[in-house]
Amino acid sequence: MRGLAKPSFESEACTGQYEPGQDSKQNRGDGFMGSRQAVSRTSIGTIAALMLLVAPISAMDADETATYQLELDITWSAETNPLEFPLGAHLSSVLAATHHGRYTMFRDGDTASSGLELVAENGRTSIMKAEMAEAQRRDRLDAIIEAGALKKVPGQVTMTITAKKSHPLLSFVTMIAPSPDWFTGAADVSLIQDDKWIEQQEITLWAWDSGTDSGESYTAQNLDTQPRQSIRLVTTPHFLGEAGLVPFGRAMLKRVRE
Ligand SMILES: [Ca+2]
Repeated sequence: MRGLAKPSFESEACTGQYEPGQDSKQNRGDGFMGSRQAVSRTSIGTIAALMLLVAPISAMDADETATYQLELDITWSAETNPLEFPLGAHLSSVLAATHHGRYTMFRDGDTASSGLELVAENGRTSIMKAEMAEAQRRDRLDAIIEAGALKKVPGQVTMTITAKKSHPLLSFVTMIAPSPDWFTGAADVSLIQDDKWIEQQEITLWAWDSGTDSGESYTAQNLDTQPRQSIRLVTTPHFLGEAGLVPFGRAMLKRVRE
């Protein structure tokens, strides 16, 4: 499971492929007129190919889709968060999506979905992926990307994501493990600013409480919260330092051009 997650769609930008052999095959053995036709058809073909190659590159590649490398640099460790730092500290697999404003993975003050509850409590992504597939069916969400778990912290997780202009927001979550219902991630990161794809961005990651379990420490017994409370930052002493909340790490987004 560890390693690069491939975007669920690739090379979607340019589907019209010019095939150089096409014109000569069509005009083979047509005699003199056929050759002239072949020449003019080839010229048209060449012009068409040039138009495909030159004109739409900026319009399609630069505008309709953009590919990003997302690196999560997790700093959470016994050094940064010494209080009761747990044995076997790790992150579950990372679930990411590109979407538009009618899909929300999580939001401060909202109630967690069943999918987010399961990710935050057990690191299991099945229900959240089903929720995402439903959002995909409604065209609210485009790409779903899953990257392997981070088995040891501190450490990095890297994934590659291709976004479409129609779905320019990026969200991702992963379980803080072990924990009652804590997760880290970011939501609604806009990859388009001022009508242009961003080149890079750094996002501070925090520890979030999904409001679905009432445990107050990393290894607390399961204590289901009914009804669910709202999503909020984890403010237990585990994540409080002298300067306030201790960041969990950072996410670095970098646009990739092939
Ligand atoms: Ca629960």
